[in-house]
Amino acid sequence: MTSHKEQLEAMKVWLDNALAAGAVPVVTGQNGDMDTVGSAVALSSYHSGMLSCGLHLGRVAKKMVSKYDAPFRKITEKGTAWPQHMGGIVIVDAGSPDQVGFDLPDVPLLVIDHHATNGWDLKEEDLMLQWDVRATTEIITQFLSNHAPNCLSTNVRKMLLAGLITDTGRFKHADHSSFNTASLLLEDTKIDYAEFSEHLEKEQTNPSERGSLLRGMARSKIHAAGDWSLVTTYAGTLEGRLASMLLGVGSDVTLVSRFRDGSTRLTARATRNATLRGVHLGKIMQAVAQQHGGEGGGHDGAAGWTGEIDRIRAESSFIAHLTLQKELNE
Ligand SMILES: [Mn+2]
Repeated sequence: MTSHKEQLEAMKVWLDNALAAGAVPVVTGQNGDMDTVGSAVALSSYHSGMLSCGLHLGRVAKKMVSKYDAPFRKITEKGTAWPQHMGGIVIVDAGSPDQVGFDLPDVPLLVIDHHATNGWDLKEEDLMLQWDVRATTEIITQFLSNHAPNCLSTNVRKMLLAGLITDTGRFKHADHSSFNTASLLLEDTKIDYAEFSEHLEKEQTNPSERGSLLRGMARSKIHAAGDWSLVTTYAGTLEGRLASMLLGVGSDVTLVSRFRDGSTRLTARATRNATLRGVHLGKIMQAVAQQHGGEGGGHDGAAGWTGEIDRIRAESSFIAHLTLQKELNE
C-alpha cells in the first residue's frame, strides 16, 4: 500500500498523461448525490480538457449546480457521443461499474472512491484511489490542494464542502480527516459556513412528497433482528430521507423498500453506535445480492440493493443477514 501522498502523485501522472492524449470526461455515480457531483465538478477545474458529466443530478446537487452555474453535462444511458479523442475517463464516488449506469468506453480509467465495498475490475493502465474517508470530495480536496491550489476558487470550495457536508450527515458521521478537510476548504475564504450549510440542508418537499413520507412512517414496523433493533417500511419516493428520519425513533437500523417497474430497491441506514457495535450494511447488501442477484453494497452505515425479487423476499433476506451479524464484544 502506497501512502496517500504517493497515490495523489500517481493520480497527477495519470491525469497529465491522459490529458496529453485527449479529452478526459469525469463521470459521476448515477445517484447524482452531492458528493459525486461536487467531486466531479471540482476535479474538472484542473484542466480545460475535463468535463463533469453523469446520468442524474440529485436534488441537492441540482440546486448547487444551478446556483453556482457549475459546468455539468447530463448524458443518457445510450447513444452518448463521446469526444473523438479521449485520453481516459475518471469515475468519482461509484463503488462499481454498475453504479455508473451506462457502459464505459474502452479507455484508461481513473477510479476515485471511498466506498468500503468495491466491484471494479481494473486493467494495467487504470488507476484507483480508494480511501477510507467519509466523502470522495476529501480525496479531491487533497489532490487540488497538493497539485493545483489555484483551482480552489470559492465556488470550487463550495462544491467540495457541500459533498462533505451531505456525505457526513452535516458532520454527524465526520471524523478527524473530514474536519481537517472542512477547515482546509474554509481557510482564507469569506464563506459563512453556518449560512452555507443552512442553505444546503433546507429540505424542500412538495405536498405529495410530504404525504409519501408520512405514509411511509405510518406503515413502519418494528422488528428484532438478533442483536439489533430494526424498523422497516416501504415508500414510493425519498427512501433515503425516510430511512434517516426513522433512525430518529431510536432503533439501530432502518430499512425502506420500494417496488417499481419490476424491480425492488432496498435502502438502509444504521446509527453510528450500531456500526461501532458491528453492523455493516454494505456487507449485508452484498450478501443479499449473492443470495438473490441484483446489485448491492455501500458503506457501513448507509447502503442499498436493487434487484428483481419481490419486496417481501428482499426484506426478509436483509433481516436474515442482519440477524447473522453478531454484536462485537467490548
Ligand atoms: Mn460519497
